[in-house]
Amino acid sequence: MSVPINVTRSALPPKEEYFEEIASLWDSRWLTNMGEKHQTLERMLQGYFDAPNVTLFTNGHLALEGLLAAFGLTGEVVTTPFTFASTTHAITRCGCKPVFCDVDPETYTLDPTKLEALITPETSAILPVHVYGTLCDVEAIDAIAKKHGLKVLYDAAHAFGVKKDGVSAACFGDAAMFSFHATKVFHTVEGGCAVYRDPALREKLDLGKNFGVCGEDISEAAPNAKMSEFHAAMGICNLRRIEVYIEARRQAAERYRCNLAGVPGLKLLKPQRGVSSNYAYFPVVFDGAKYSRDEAAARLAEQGIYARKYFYPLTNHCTAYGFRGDETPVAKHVSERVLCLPLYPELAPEDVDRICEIITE
Ligand code: T4K
Repeated sequence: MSVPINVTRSALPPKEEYFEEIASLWDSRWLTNMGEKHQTLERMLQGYFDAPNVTLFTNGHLALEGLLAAFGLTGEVVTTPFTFASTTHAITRCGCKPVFCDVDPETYTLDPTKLEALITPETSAILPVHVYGTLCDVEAIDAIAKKHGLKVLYDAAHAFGVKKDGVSAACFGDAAMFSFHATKVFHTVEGGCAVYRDPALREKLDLGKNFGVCGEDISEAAPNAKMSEFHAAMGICNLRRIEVYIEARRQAAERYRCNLAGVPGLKLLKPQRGVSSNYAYFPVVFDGAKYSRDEAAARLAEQGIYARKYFYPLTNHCTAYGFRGDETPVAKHVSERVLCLPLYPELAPEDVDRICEIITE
């Protein structure tokens, strides 16, 4: 059998470039705790997002927890269950209650038409997810948040490089979190960041990722969530070639789209008007096709192709939180039928064609 094809494959810069980037660490011996590479990457990201307030974290999850804590959120947070467990974990781990809003049947992001009915006097924030890199209806969500005096924190884990009318996904709402995990469009092996409007949050976030160390005092029982110099160096190298990565993803995604468009029973994500995509994922919803999603996944796996059911089960169906949510029927419908096909910069056109042939045969 040929080499397995996984849902993704980490992009890496040339070895020599990374080695050159980290060489100075052998002289400085400054390996972590907000060193030179960390500072450089933060500055590079400020430029990339065109946003002045960026704080790096050891992973996206802790960036999200850091933001919830820095905003001092309490009570209920309205969110989507169609996401990775991290989003819901962050809310519960910060002592808040997730309230699940259903998703839009076309974009799979939080449906703003269902949002207002879920807002109570206990609600402190809205935490939508730009799932697969598809932007939420940011204007509608913003208007509802303003009307009710709520914070909006976006889980933008999938949305690195996405722009709407030239504005980065980092710049919507009060804050956004990005994941720089090895499986993401842009990565630092493990890592993440918080991007936020209010510069006063910087100090809180810096304390929140360094044990709450404040001079000789400890101001809060915060975790260690600092990004190391080796991780930041990987980010510096990857950010230099982000456009190349996204263009290679675009070509693979367009090939999928050409091959699969119009196949009965297969639903593809529609491009969003005014949005430049990062082609992070290629989800296909098997709705009324001859084969179910699970049968298609099994057939692909027989050929060494490992597509993934991102995101099944819904987080409001996970044991961890003790809910048994049937309040989100659209999300349930999509979650039971969606399959993310392999998509990464090095994916060969012949492999895209082979995957599509297996699906359409
Ligand atoms: N919010 C959302 C919406 C998220 O999707 C995530 C993370 C977060 C928050 C939290 O951000 P982080 O704290 O993770 O920064 C993966 C990732 O671990 C996770 O980061 C990601 N979302 C989630 C959607 O996917 P798995 O369990 O599916 O990964 P795994 O190990 O099965 O890898 C998938 C494929 O990727 C492998 O088959 C091969 C490839 N791969 C994997 C690794 C680890 C590589 O090519 N290189 C690698 O190093 O969770």
